[in-house]
Amino acid sequence: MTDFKQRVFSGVQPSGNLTLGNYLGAIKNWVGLQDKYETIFCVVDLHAITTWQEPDVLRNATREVAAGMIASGVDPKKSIIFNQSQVPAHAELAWIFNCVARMGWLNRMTQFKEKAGKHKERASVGLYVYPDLMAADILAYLATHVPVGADQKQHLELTRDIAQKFNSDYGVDFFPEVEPLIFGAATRVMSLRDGTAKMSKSDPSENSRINLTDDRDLIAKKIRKARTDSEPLPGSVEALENRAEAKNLVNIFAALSNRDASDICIEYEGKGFADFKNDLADLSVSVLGPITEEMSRMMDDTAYLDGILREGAVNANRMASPILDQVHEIVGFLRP
Ligand code: AQP
Repeated sequence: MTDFKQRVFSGVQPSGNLTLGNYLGAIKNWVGLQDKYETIFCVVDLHAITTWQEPDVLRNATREVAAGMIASGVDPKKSIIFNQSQVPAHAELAWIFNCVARMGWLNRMTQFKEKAGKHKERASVGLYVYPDLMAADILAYLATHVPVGADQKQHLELTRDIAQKFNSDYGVDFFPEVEPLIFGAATRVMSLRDGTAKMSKSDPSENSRINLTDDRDLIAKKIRKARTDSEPLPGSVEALENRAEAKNLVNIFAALSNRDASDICIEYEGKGFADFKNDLADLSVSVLGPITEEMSRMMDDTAYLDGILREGAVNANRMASPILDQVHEIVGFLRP
């Protein structure tokens, strides 16, 4: 296998406003990895079009996701930041992986089932092969570590299966084994309206999520309106097991304050949700406020953002091209 420092790859879709789920489950965790690994962070616009995106909205959301990453502490001097469609290796390797992955593997993907819903015949083919493109995103850089939220675990297992099958079909030891990095107190942030559903950019209910574009007042309002039950807070995490909404808010509190959920339970034991939500609203505003304000400032300077994405793409292309050349050689594509 090619010899290099360990590499991290991760991405976010510009399929709507960044949410607190994207922040706590993924982007926040990326920041600390920048000093330990070679880091590549991507705005995955090819993934976004697996469901319909208005072109102008997509362009704006692509910049906004980049701004969200940078405002959260992803540093363009330490990490490569770019949008996926600028680097052809992703789509090209995804095609090869479409020919490696098996229909049976993709049929098991729960994200496709959730997103396609009852009308899977009407879903795009792109949505079905989304996990093959995700495998290509990672393996086009021979990345070894992928920080994601818990919802992406199954896709990363598929990435490992694809890498193994490619290596075994072609009798090579080329693609590495990919390790998911799922950490932090909120690996699965749930909807503020339904503690059993994931907080998602594409949820039709605005009140289900906190967007990184929400201002301080709106963030506080959404926290105060979040659904809860009528019981007071318990003194232990175990007692939250059948209280999905309460558990979600405690986990959000823990993640935003970099504390353990058990600490939060001890502090708020026996208190009602009104006090807890007030404190959580203040905490959310104090952590997210500076990020949302910095994002908004950056969105006024699109030349700056576009420059970062352009330079990132040059560097990403430089890394992926020789890897794709080796893949062509292994597969037997003739380069006369
Ligand atoms: N609710 C969540 N809790 C924890 N992590 C989450 N992530 C997303 N939602 C949560 C993590 O954010 C990263 C980027 O996700 P994505 O944009 O590529 O796709 P997604 O997981 O499909 O996110 P959304 O917000 O639900 O988008 P839509 O609605 O467009 O499908 C990933 O690491 C993901 O785990």
